[in-house]
Amino acid sequence: MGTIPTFIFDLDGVITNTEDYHFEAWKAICLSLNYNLSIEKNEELKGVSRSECLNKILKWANLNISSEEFNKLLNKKNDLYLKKISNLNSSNIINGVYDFIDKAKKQKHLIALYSSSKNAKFILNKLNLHPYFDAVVDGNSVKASKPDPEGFILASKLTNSNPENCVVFEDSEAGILAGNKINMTTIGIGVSSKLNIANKVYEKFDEINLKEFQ
Ligand code: B16
Ligand code: MG
Repeated sequence: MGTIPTFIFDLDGVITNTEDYHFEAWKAICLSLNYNLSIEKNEELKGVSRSECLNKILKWANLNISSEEFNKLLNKKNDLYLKKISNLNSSNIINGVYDFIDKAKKQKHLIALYSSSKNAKFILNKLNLHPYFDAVVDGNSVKASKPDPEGFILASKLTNSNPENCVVFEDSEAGILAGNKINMTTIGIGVSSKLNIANKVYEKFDEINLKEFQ
């Protein structure tokens, strides 16, 4: 491959299982709106910013609300979510992820994060992973969230990497679409059929051999 590729990790659903907590929090909000959020529909919320998630939900539920109510619901969702992740610690890193990042670092890969979450830095610190990252891009750093590639472009700039020399690890369709748009190598992590648009899909990091990227 020539130059050692830069690895750009997603956070929720790739490094830690916080995606389940996003789902539970949105489900509670949806219940208050008399809308039942299904697991299938939740797939479409993965990787998408908080406000874009609520826009999608309101569309599915056929609802119009004032901007005041909209902001109230966003805050309520985040409060519910923050309560659920209050005890998060390094034991919540998904199996295989720590070893993969540690080995990759030793083999001189640059490591970046691009998460749509505005809570990403807080979570990285709780997991004790922040020092491993050469660049961190989160929901506060971008105007447009996934599937727009803005955050991936920023991560490549911050690590002085060409997009073509970056490998994206993502659990969401929105994230894979974003990486594909700028010719990054995309690796889907998980079992969702929505990930089939990635260059490759693995169920978990234990299955990935770093030699593939050398
Ligand atoms: P927050 P990722 C995304 O994180 C989640 O997949 C998505 O479910 C969530 O709505 C989004 O972050 C915003 O999160 O409400 O914490 O700002 O997968 O891009 O790491
Ligand atoms: Mg994710």
